Amino acid sequence: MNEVADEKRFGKTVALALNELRHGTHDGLFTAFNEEHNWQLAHRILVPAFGPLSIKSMFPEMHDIASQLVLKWARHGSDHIISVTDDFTRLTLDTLALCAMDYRFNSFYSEHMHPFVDCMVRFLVEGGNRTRRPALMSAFFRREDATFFADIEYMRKLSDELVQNRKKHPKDTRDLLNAMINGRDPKTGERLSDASIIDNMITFLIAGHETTSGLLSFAFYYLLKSPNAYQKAQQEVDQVIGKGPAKVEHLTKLPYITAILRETLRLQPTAPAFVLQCHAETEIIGGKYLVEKNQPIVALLPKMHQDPAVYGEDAAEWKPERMLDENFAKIPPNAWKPFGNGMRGCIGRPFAWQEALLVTAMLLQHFDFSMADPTYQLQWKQSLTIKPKDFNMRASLRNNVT
Ligand code: MNH
Repeated sequence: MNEVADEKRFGKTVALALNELRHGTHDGLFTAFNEEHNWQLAHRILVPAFGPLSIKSMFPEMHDIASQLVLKWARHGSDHIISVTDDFTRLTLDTLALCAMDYRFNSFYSEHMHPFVDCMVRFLVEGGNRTRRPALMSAFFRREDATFFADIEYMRKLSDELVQNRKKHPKDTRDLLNAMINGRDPKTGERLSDASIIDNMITFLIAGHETTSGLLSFAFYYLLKSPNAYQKAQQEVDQVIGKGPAKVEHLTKLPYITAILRETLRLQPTAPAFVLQCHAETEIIGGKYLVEKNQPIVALLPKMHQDPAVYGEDAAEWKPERMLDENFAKIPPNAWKPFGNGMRGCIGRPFAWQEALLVTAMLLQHFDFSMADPTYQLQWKQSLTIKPKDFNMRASLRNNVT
């Protein structure tokens, strides 16, 4: 990883499922090839919109959706079995849509997910399936094909309506949609085309919700498996936030919860792989392997994140202490890569981090949690990302909040 992270020799490539998703998101940020002009353009326009100031300004919207989750679990009471990943997916999707484009999916107010979500999930799953289907077989998959392209059309149509609506009724907010509509490339003065705005809007909805939902789900799984860590985390929240509402200033004062999230992404990197290729034929690992030009190399994070040479003999164990700032700083470069690499690394990292910290803290502040099935053993479900399968818990209100 240390060698292939060198951007002078290697760079991201778009292969496998990501390449299939290009049917829907084209040269949007996530699915663009490095050399595509629209990547450079969107990247330069959007970097400030994902900067610390912008993300801080989204705090009230993030708090709004997190409060909806707290209310839902409070009203259901401790007899209710929470399907953890489903509710975290409602949360992250609604947060993304509200912060990015001032749109409310209102997922907590309906049993069924918004039709956009069904389309998006089918699109992601089918994107993966298409890579496992030999080209010769595609004639037998006409129906899958038709659904795939109908789903893309639905997502693009809804996104287009949001763009046109904003253009007709401009709004004075700092959301990503405004950044895309009004932003100009600092280098060339160019603007994004409508098609490119739609590509990126769908990209944010996809890239911005599954990964964070999986992170929160795995974090609560580990917390419930580790009573000692759970207690420390709850104490931290009680000391820092206390009984009042969580504020944006609190989030930089939660070192233990920060370590919990880092350690969770080490063992369960929710975007578990990315693909690189070399710019020219080269040797790696001191001449052990010859790599041809453009040969794809898959960075497989779950394996790499458990290297005993970096993390020691207990590398497979979840221990947040190893990710406290003073230890985190000592991890060798490129040994912890859950957000990808270099210029193609995750643009949404500060967004995800603020949301995950806030939600973890608010939930620990308001509830005591327990496993619905104390014998539960971790299983995975995978689409583009990984999540725990069939993980359920219960929540009882702590009644310590004013
Ligand atoms: Mn995100 C790229 C992981 C949250 C938007 N993200 C990446 C990559 C990884 C990744 C890994 C690199 C993929 C590759 O090299 O092919 N992302 C995460 C994780 C979380 C996450 C683990 C949460 C936890 N990502 C988010 C959020 C958003 C987002 C939230 C949007 C609001 N991510 C992106 C975009 C890219 C990306 C956009 C592509 C960036 C680029 O190539 O320019």
